[in-house]
Amino acid sequence: MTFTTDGASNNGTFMESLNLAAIWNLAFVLVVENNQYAVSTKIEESTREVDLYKRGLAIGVESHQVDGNDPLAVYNMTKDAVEKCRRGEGPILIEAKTYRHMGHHVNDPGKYMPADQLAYYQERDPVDRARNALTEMSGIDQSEIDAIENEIREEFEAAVEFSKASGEVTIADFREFAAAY
Ligand SMILES: Cc1ncc(C[n+]2csc(CCOP(=O)(O)OP(=O)(O)O)c2C)c(N)n1
Ligand SMILES: [Mg+2]
Repeated sequence: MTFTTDGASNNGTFMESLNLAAIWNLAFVLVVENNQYAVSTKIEESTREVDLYKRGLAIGVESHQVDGNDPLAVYNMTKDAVEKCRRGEGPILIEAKTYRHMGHHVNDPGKYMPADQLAYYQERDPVDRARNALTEMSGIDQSEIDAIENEIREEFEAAVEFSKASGEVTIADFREFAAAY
């Protein structure tokens, strides 16, 4: 399973690798996180066909579009795709339509994103939707959700600290890594 983006989908390797995966019947799920912007370039300015899953259909690849802000829909679709690929029915392309709630990077204020479009997607925030789905499906309460979120935050912060404490990567480290593969 490989994740790529709307911006990267206009690189030649996108179609080349998907086509190769198709003729070799590879167990390969390609997920395109289409957040509709490549830095400040909106998708309509980089391609006429903004439904990116259709590119797979053109080369005989089973391809789907899913609401990328709906975690359960994404979960179900990717689970089915993985099972199919394991049965030898791959590759499969999944386009997850989503949005960026901020700029491309920390120094990009994202001022080019229309306020109404941003507000539309903020109301459909996938994290909020996951919380609501959890509450509805399993009846867990807010304090349990807070506990899960704190656990994840601590794990994340520990990983950041580990990374900071690990020092700079050297050329010798790269050579050692490459030799191991
Ligand atoms: C091969 C290549 N071409 C161009 C760039 C310059 N570039 C950096 S980010 C970007 C757009 C990325 O868009 P996307 O992957 O959709 O990221 P998002 O803005 O949604 O975070 C481009 C064209 C690059 N990094 N690599
Ligand atoms: Mg993008």
